[in-house]
Amino acid sequence: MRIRHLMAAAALLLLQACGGGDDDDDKSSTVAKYQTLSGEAPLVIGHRGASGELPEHTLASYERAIARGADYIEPDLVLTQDGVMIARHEPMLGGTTDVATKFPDRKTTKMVDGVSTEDWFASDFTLAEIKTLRAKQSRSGRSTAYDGLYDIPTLAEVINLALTEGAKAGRSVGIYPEIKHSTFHKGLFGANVFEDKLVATLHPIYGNTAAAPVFIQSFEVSNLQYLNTQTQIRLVQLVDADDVNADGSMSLVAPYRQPYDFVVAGDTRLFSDLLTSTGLDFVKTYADAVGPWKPYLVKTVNDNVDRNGDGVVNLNDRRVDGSTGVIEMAHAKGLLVHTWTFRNDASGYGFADPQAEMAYYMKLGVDGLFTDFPGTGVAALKGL
Ligand SMILES: [Ca+2]
Ligand SMILES: [Ca+2]
Repeated sequence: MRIRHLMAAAALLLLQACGGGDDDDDKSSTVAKYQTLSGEAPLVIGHRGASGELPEHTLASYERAIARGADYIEPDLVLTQDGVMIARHEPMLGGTTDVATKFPDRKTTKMVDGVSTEDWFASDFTLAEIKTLRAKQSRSGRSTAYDGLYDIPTLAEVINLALTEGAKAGRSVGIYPEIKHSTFHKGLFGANVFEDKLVATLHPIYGNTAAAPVFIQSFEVSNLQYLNTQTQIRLVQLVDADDVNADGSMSLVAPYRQPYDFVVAGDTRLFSDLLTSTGLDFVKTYADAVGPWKPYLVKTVNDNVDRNGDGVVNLNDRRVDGSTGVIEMAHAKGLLVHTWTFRNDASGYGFADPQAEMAYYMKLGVDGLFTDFPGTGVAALKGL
């Protein structure tokens, strides 16, 4: 079964490689090796570190990502009660730490992007308290063998690791911080406090320059527009969706329907509106890159083949059929395209083999991709 699916994936790649029937050797020799905006190799970004191997957003996970060859490591950021930037995917600590056993009485309810959420919130704990917690595996199907071993790193610790390990490896290891839930943090700490803290941390280390090996990302818009007035460091507009419909179209359901600051401001534009020609022109006014969820980038067709071999034909089995045009349109406007998230243990959208999936997007011209398994991303790049 496994072999058959790998062969299907290989056949897909072969078809893609021969796309358009253009097999003229003389012509192909003059075509740039990479279809990225710069012509340079696409970036492999360690999503939450090497979170497919070790608990996400721990120094061990980031270190593993660097060892696997990641060009950048990605700390998602939230604020502690005493205003320290720590690496967590969400302000809630219950899913990724042992907070429930260490602070059982501190569970509370807050509104997060319009959703009433009961959990333990980083903003109710000092850094000293958070440093007593230990990370645990949050994703089902992944090893829990490392639960309880690693603490929660601050941004400063993540930067230090990237610089130290990069120097050891003799190469640049960039950081790709994400400001999580900017509107939520604005409500707790005040307007732009989070954004100002990030800039004040980054500039002394990396300089106020687009040449810094740093990208700042957000799903919200107004905070990136503000950051554009404060820093030359490159900014990335993330573009989310709720899901993919059975017919391959994007599903846009709250809270993944719009940037949350749009919701608050009464701006009716959807995430998908940021990827039209008009939307990309708008993004270009304040950002250097656009970061769409990967289904935005590829067309798919249902040809009734059970590609992942799970016995049912659904949207994960759809045959990937080239670019939607978003990559090309973004590039024409001078925007980089970084897409997410590639996982060895949750491949989909027409691919049984995660390395083939990443290679496919790289061949389409993405400038970078986020993966929980940076080793597979590096292998995909080497195999191009
Ligand atoms: Ca992230
Ligand atoms: Ca299937």
